[in-house]
Amino acid sequence: KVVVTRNLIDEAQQLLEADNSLEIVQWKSDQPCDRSWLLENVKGASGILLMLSDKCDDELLQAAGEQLKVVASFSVGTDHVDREALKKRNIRLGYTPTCLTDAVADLSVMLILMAQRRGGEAMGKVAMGEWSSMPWHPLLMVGPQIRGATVGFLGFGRIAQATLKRLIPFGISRALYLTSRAGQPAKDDHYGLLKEPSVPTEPAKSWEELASESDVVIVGCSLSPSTKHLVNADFFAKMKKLAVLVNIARGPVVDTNALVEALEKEEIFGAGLDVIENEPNIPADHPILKQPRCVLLPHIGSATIDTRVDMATESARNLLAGLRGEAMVNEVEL
Ligand code: 8YV
Repeated sequence: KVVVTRNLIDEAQQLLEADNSLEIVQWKSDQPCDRSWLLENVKGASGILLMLSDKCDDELLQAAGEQLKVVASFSVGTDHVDREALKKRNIRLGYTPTCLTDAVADLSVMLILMAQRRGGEAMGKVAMGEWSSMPWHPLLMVGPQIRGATVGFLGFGRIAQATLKRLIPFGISRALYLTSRAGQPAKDDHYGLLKEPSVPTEPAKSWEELASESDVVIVGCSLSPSTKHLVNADFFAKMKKLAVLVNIARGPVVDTNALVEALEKEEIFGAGLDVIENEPNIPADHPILKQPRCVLLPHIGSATIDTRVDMATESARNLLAGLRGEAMVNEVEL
């Protein structure tokens, strides 16, 4: 028995259904899977295919029972999964860390440009019918430019490095990055950018250095107790007034109240967010939505057709491999 917490793309569904030995119990709605449905239906399952909104914790594993062998997550991030609880029970964890890199890196670039060039604010004016009455002056609706920028990366994994690769042709002058080993070179050089850097690319010694020297700050790290609210009021206070913040990782890395305040006090120029704390529950009167210099997207980083097909089929393959005791396409080392 396997439990699948979403409707899947046909290709992935067919992969699972091709295995006649499987009983597939599936949440057949595009709404997030109901927790009580999951706890009830997971009983006796050998595998679970789940998403970010499905917390994979001790309670779920206990509800499943001892025969559970594999959890396959439709994501690169695994902060919704209690890895220790899996490890303790010898349960394997599959994920999709590579197939979404390009899609998310593309979106990072889009958010940088939207934030610098005031894309959200400009679209808002046109949508409100204000274009014809907009005053014109060489310095109205202007923003900072990406050419010459120092770009600071919080987290320097695949997505951050793929974003840097895209930014080099824009003429940025320098990249700084911070990983958990501050001041130390990144562990992996996914695109050969570190071996032969086209722009100076250095580890920052501290978050203070990264905040104060960057014209663009990109949040690309995973969420953990040590990265929660890493970007907070102190961080914004150190940032340049013309700098923009982009978050394509996880909402809670940025303290939303502090971001609202930084935008109101004009401590930074703007922000481009694909994620935010407490998503997707963002009411229409949320203060972040009142900030003209903040573009907020509903977590669509991986939302290209190719990427979502790949994520779905890879998750299905990981699930099947876990059940059969074979090598997964990508497995988390627990
Ligand atoms: C989501 C993501 O998985 O992979 C991740 O970690 O944040 C996204 O790609 C996707 O939006 C489905 O929830």
